[in-house]
Amino acid sequence: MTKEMVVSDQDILLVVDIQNDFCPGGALSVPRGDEVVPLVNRLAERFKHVVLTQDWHPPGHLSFVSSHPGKKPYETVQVAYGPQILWPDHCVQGTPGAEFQKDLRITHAELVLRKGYHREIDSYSAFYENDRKTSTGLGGYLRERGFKRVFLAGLAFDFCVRYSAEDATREGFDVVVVEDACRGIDVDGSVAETGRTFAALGISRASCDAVR
Ligand code: VGL
Ligand code: ZN
Repeated sequence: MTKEMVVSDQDILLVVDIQNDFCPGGALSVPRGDEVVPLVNRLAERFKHVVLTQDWHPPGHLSFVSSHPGKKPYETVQVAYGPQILWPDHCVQGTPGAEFQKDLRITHAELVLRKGYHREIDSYSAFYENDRKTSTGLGGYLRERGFKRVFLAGLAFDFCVRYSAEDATREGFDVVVVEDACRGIDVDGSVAETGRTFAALGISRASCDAVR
């Protein structure tokens, strides 16, 4: 059992990419991804401040397998900024797959942060794109508003949740990942690697029940 974490006004809940394409039946479905929806809805009620992220790619995005003829989904290729996993085409701007899962209900969310809109750069993290240089502005936004601690939940545990949590730590926030409100994809051991990185960076892990 993790110890209880009492939510304050200086805490923000970052709800990552709970979109149709990451749920069963979607283009890049995360196994049992839809199961997090009721948990995240309940979790969000305990936070005064919530930010949602939305993966939001233009057609022909560099991370799409369709942009790399002859390659297969989940293969890694070298791009200008280093290795990039090729994903089934997903979360295309304005398509049903990019919409939030229909049962997600967090009406008091204060910001919807879209990411991955540069055709030539993928963005797992809500803070920095995959070139690790291009900022989304989220760090500045959260600092300017006086937040000290970032809680994370959503999809996928081992990609967008992971990289957002790591960057939040580097940006100076205390970070808590609400693990039972996440689901992972697991490409080549990425879930285990995520656990190791969280431990190394001092990222806390909690269950929904422990957050009050
Ligand atoms: C994600 C792969 C590609 C995620 C987004 O939300 O974890 N993963 N785009
Ligand atoms: Zn994506």
